[in-house]
Amino acid sequence: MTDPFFASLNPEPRILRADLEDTIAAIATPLGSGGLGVVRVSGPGAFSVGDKVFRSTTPLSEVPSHTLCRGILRQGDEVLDDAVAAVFRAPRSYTGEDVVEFSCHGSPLLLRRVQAACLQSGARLAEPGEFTKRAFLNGKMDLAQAEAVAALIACRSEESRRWALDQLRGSLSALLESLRKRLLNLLARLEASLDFVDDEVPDLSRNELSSAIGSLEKETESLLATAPRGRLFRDGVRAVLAGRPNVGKSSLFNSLLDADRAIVTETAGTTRDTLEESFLADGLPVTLTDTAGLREGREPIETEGIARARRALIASDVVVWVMDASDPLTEEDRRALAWGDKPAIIVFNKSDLADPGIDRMAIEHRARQSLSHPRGCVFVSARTGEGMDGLRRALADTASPAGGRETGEGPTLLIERHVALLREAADALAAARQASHSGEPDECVALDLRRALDALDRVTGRGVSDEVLDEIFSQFCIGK
Ligand SMILES: Nc1nc2c(ncn2[C@@H]2O[C@H](COP(=O)(O)OP(=O)(O)OP(=O)(O)O)[C@@H](O)[C@H]2O)c(=O)[nH]1
Ligand SMILES: [Mg+2]
Repeated sequence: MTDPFFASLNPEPRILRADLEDTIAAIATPLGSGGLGVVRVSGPGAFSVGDKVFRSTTPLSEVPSHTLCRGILRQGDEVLDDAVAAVFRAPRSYTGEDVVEFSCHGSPLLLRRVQAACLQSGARLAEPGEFTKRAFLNGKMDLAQAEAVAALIACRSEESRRWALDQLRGSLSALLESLRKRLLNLLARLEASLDFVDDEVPDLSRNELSSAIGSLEKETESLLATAPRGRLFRDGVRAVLAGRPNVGKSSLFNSLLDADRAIVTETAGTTRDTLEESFLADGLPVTLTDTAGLREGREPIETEGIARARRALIASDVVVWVMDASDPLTEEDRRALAWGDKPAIIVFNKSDLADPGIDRMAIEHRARQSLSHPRGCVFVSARTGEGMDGLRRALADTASPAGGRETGEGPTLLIERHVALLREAADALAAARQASHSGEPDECVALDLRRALDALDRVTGRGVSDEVLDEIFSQFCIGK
């Protein structure tokens, strides 16, 4: 293979030596009081820094890898804490370098002192994501796995936790590697037939080529099809409680959050400002907004509250239209329902007050006619809790597309950079398939295949520029 492109297909992992010569330190746990707090040190001087700030029976530089040492953390002559140090020797550590992790009592002030002691002893403060960046640069994980670390830390649902962990453990990387191998194989055979015009190499028939490209394209597209559910369980949805005054929006808000968050009174027009909180509805992260009751505003504060409610409605993904089951479908309800065309659930609250003889089906039917996108209709009582589980389920079902949770086989995309690159790859594969199908020269097909390969490679970090790496890792937290 004479083509310089082929020579660059297996680049050495790019290691920016200058970056890796420093020893870095940072607090790895969130800055609040807790049972434990961790300060992490990584780099060639980790043990020398460690031995300056930590005294135990054996110096850290002399204990074997994966040892826990009990000892005393100190800054100069001052004792800071009784602590435990975990020792990991290169390359058997998270970063691939010598690492010491101090577990101390979880006081923010104490942790800052321990960090300061490490900095005084020769470490420098780690940049955001620098531990994970080093793990990537030292070949402990590829870029897709490194990004999965951030996704795991940020996960808001069971689904996104599981998908991020799978990705961290290499599910996406393995799939991309298999696509890559097959792409390389096709390219190599195309190149070979370019180099050997005679019949030395068995020719790849155009049919064979188009169908091989087609199946790569199909697999890339089915990976891309996981992006919406990845997004849904990563970011969740915005839902708004809306309806005329006094129907029990704030009561439902409190009940769904299981907290006494919003003011509830029997006066119509209690809520003015919008209130926003997050919770899990049947496993789906929901950011829920309570709003002012919709009616003709009676005075400037209420009018402003209603204007805010309307803005919240515009920004929402799902509307929960609340009505009073004991007084259903008044003229005010109908005016409120006529507003907007978002996917919606109709909730008849105060079912405990409703006449047991009411025809729920008829009421539901009439309410549904007023909406363009109703998906569910539930009778609930914020007071007794009746129907609340049904409301949570209806919220999750309305927000997630059919089968949204189905993981099927293989990884789910959770990171927008991967989605964009796989889109590029799928488009390039489609172009290659068309070029092959319409009998264009091998070079043209190869060109599109290379574009696809390049996009796949950038997902796992091959050939990614320093700027892109900096951009990715700067979004991590410090200490990760
Ligand atoms: N019996 C009964 N009363 C309820 C229920 N839900 C709410 N209420 C009562 O209805 C009144 C109004 O409740 P809110 O939650 O403040 O109603 P709202 O829709 O937020 O009202 P505004 O903020 O004024 O628009 C209060 O007295 C609540 O205690 C319910 O399920 N059953
Ligand atoms: Mg209210």
